[in-house]
Amino acid sequence: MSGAGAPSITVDGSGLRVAVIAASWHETVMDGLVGGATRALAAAGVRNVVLVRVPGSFELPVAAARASDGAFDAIVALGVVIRGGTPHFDYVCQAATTGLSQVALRSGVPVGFGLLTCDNEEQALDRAGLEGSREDKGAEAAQAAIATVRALRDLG
Ligand code: DLZ
Repeated sequence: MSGAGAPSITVDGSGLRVAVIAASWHETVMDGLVGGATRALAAAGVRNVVLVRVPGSFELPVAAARASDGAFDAIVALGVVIRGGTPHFDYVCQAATTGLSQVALRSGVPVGFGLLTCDNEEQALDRAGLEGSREDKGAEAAQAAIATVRALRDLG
Protein backbone atom coordinates (compact mmCIF):
# COMPACT_ATOMS: atom_id res chain seq x y z
CA MET A 1 0.00 0.00 0.00
CA SER A 2 1.42 3.39 -0.97
CA GLY A 3 0.28 6.97 -0.43
CA ALA A 4 -1.21 7.12 -3.95
CA GLY A 5 -4.89 8.03 -3.80
CA ALA A 6 -4.75 9.78 -0.45
CA PRO A 7 -7.43 12.50 -0.17
CA SER A 8 -6.69 16.13 0.51
CA ILE A 9 -8.69 16.70 3.71
CA THR A 10 -9.65 20.14 4.94
CA VAL A 11 -11.06 20.05 8.45
CA ASP A 12 -12.30 22.41 11.12
CA GLY A 13 -11.08 21.12 14.45
CA SER A 14 -11.98 24.15 16.53
CA GLY A 15 -13.33 23.21 19.95
CA LEU A 16 -12.08 19.63 19.76
CA ARG A 17 -9.96 17.94 22.43
CA VAL A 18 -7.34 15.65 20.88
CA ALA A 19 -4.90 13.19 22.47
CA VAL A 20 -1.74 12.46 20.50
CA ILE A 21 -0.21 9.19 21.69
CA ALA A 22 3.27 8.57 20.35
CA ALA A 23 5.66 5.64 20.67
CA SER A 24 9.34 6.30 21.34
CA TRP A 25 11.28 3.86 19.15
CA HIS A 26 13.13 5.40 16.15
CA GLU A 27 13.52 8.92 17.48
CA THR A 28 14.07 10.89 14.26
CA VAL A 29 11.09 9.34 12.51
CA MET A 30 8.93 9.87 15.59
CA ASP A 31 9.99 13.53 15.78
CA GLY A 32 8.71 13.90 12.22
CA LEU A 33 5.41 12.16 12.89
CA VAL A 34 4.73 14.14 16.06
CA GLY A 35 5.68 17.38 14.32
CA GLY A 36 3.40 16.65 11.37
CA ALA A 37 0.46 15.75 13.60
CA THR A 38 0.81 18.79 15.84
CA ARG A 39 1.18 21.14 12.85
CA ALA A 40 -1.92 19.67 11.21
CA LEU A 41 -3.94 20.00 14.41
CA ALA A 42 -2.88 23.62 14.83
CA ALA A 43 -3.73 24.36 11.18
CA ALA A 44 -7.20 22.87 11.76
CA GLY A 45 -7.77 25.12 14.75
CA VAL A 46 -7.41 22.48 17.47
CA ARG A 47 -6.24 24.26 20.62
CA ASN A 48 -6.68 21.49 23.18
CA VAL A 49 -3.95 18.93 22.42
CA VAL A 50 -2.35 16.58 24.94
CA LEU A 51 0.78 14.69 23.84
CA VAL A 52 1.62 11.47 25.69
CA ARG A 53 4.63 9.24 24.99
CA VAL A 54 4.59 5.46 25.43
CA PRO A 55 7.63 3.17 25.13
CA GLY A 56 6.79 1.27 21.94
CA SER A 57 4.03 0.78 19.41
CA PHE A 58 2.80 -2.26 21.34
CA GLU A 59 1.77 0.13 24.12
CA LEU A 60 -0.28 2.44 21.85
CA PRO A 61 -3.63 0.60 22.31
CA VAL A 62 -3.68 0.62 26.10
CA ALA A 63 -2.94 4.34 26.19
CA ALA A 64 -5.52 4.97 23.47
CA ALA A 65 -8.06 2.99 25.50
CA ARG A 66 -7.47 5.26 28.50
CA ALA A 67 -7.79 8.37 26.31
CA SER A 68 -11.08 7.10 24.89
CA ASP A 69 -12.87 7.28 28.25
CA GLY A 70 -14.53 10.63 27.54
CA ALA A 71 -11.76 13.17 28.02
CA PHE A 72 -11.00 13.50 24.30
CA ASP A 73 -12.99 13.81 21.07
CA ALA A 74 -10.30 12.15 18.97
CA ILE A 75 -7.04 10.25 19.34
CA VAL A 76 -4.02 10.28 17.05
CA ALA A 77 -1.80 7.21 17.47
CA LEU A 78 1.75 7.48 16.12
CA GLY A 79 4.47 4.87 15.90
CA VAL A 80 6.98 3.26 13.59
CA VAL A 81 7.87 -0.41 13.44
CA ILE A 82 10.80 -1.45 11.27
CA ARG A 83 11.08 -5.01 10.05
CA GLY A 84 13.97 -6.91 11.56
CA GLY A 85 15.13 -10.47 11.21
CA THR A 86 12.63 -11.89 13.69
CA PRO A 87 8.83 -12.35 13.75
CA HIS A 88 8.65 -9.55 16.37
CA PHE A 89 7.69 -7.08 13.61
CA ASP A 90 4.50 -8.98 12.80
CA TYR A 91 3.47 -9.37 16.43
CA VAL A 92 3.95 -5.69 17.28
CA CYS A 93 2.23 -4.48 14.08
CA GLN A 94 -0.72 -6.80 14.53
CA ALA A 95 -1.18 -6.04 18.22
CA ALA A 96 -1.04 -2.28 17.63
CA THR A 97 -3.34 -2.35 14.60
CA THR A 98 -5.95 -4.65 16.11
CA GLY A 99 -5.82 -2.91 19.46
CA LEU A 100 -6.26 0.59 18.03
CA SER A 101 -9.11 -0.55 15.83
CA GLN A 102 -10.85 -2.14 18.83
CA VAL A 103 -10.47 1.07 20.86
CA ALA A 104 -12.16 3.10 18.13
CA LEU A 105 -14.99 0.62 17.57
CA ARG A 106 -15.71 0.02 21.26
CA SER A 107 -15.56 3.65 22.34
CA GLY A 108 -16.82 5.46 19.24
CA VAL A 109 -13.87 7.84 19.58
CA PRO A 110 -12.05 8.16 16.23
CA VAL A 111 -8.44 7.00 16.26
CA GLY A 112 -6.15 8.39 13.55
CA PHE A 113 -3.85 5.55 12.53
CA GLY A 114 -0.34 6.93 12.21
CA LEU A 115 1.59 3.69 12.57
CA LEU A 116 4.32 3.25 9.97
CA THR A 117 5.19 -0.37 9.22
CA CYS A 118 8.33 -0.33 7.11
CA ASP A 119 10.97 -2.64 5.73
CA ASN A 120 13.77 -0.21 6.60
CA GLU A 121 14.53 3.19 8.10
CA GLU A 122 14.75 4.85 4.67
CA GLN A 123 11.09 4.03 3.96
CA ALA A 124 10.08 5.37 7.36
CA LEU A 125 11.97 8.64 6.90
CA ASP A 126 10.27 9.12 3.53
CA ARG A 127 6.84 9.07 5.22
CA ALA A 128 7.71 10.98 8.37
CA GLY A 129 6.94 14.56 7.33
CA LEU A 130 10.56 15.62 7.71
CA GLU A 131 12.41 17.90 5.31
CA GLY A 132 12.88 15.80 2.18
CA SER A 133 10.14 13.28 3.07
CA ARG A 134 7.62 12.56 0.32
CA GLU A 135 4.77 11.94 2.74
CA ASP A 136 3.58 13.26 6.10
CA LYS A 137 1.74 10.41 7.79
CA GLY A 138 1.51 12.15 11.14
CA ALA A 139 -0.43 15.00 9.57
CA GLU A 140 -2.62 12.57 7.62
CA ALA A 141 -3.51 10.65 10.78
CA ALA A 142 -4.41 13.86 12.63
CA GLN A 143 -6.58 15.13 9.75
CA ALA A 144 -8.33 11.76 9.47
CA ALA A 145 -9.12 11.69 13.19
CA ILE A 146 -10.76 15.10 13.28
CA ALA A 147 -12.53 14.62 9.94
CA THR A 148 -14.03 11.43 11.37
CA VAL A 149 -15.27 13.29 14.47
CA ARG A 150 -17.15 15.61 12.10
CA ALA A 151 -18.46 12.69 10.03
CA LEU A 152 -19.78 10.91 13.14
CA ARG A 153 -21.48 14.11 14.31
CA ASP A 154 -23.16 14.43 10.90
CA LEU A 155 -24.51 10.91 11.36
CA GLY A 156 -26.10 11.97 14.66
C1 DLZ B 1 10.62 -4.75 20.86
C2 DLZ B 1 10.39 -3.78 19.76
C3 DLZ B 1 11.01 -3.95 18.52
C4 DLZ B 1 11.92 -5.11 18.22
N1 DLZ B 1 10.87 -3.05 17.54
C5 DLZ B 1 10.04 -2.00 17.74
C6 DLZ B 1 9.84 -1.05 16.69
O1 DLZ B 1 10.40 -1.11 15.60
N2 DLZ B 1 8.98 -0.02 16.95
C7 DLZ B 1 8.30 0.12 18.12
O2 DLZ B 1 7.52 1.08 18.28
N3 DLZ B 1 8.51 -0.76 19.14
C8 DLZ B 1 9.37 -1.79 18.97
N4 DLZ B 1 9.56 -2.69 19.98
C9 DLZ B 1 9.01 -2.40 21.33
C10 DLZ B 1 7.57 -2.89 21.54
O3 DLZ B 1 6.63 -2.06 20.86
C11 DLZ B 1 7.24 -2.82 23.07
O4 DLZ B 1 7.48 -1.52 23.55
C12 DLZ B 1 8.09 -3.80 23.88
O5 DLZ B 1 7.91 -5.12 23.40
C13 DLZ B 1 7.72 -3.74 25.38
O6 DLZ B 1 6.34 -4.08 25.58
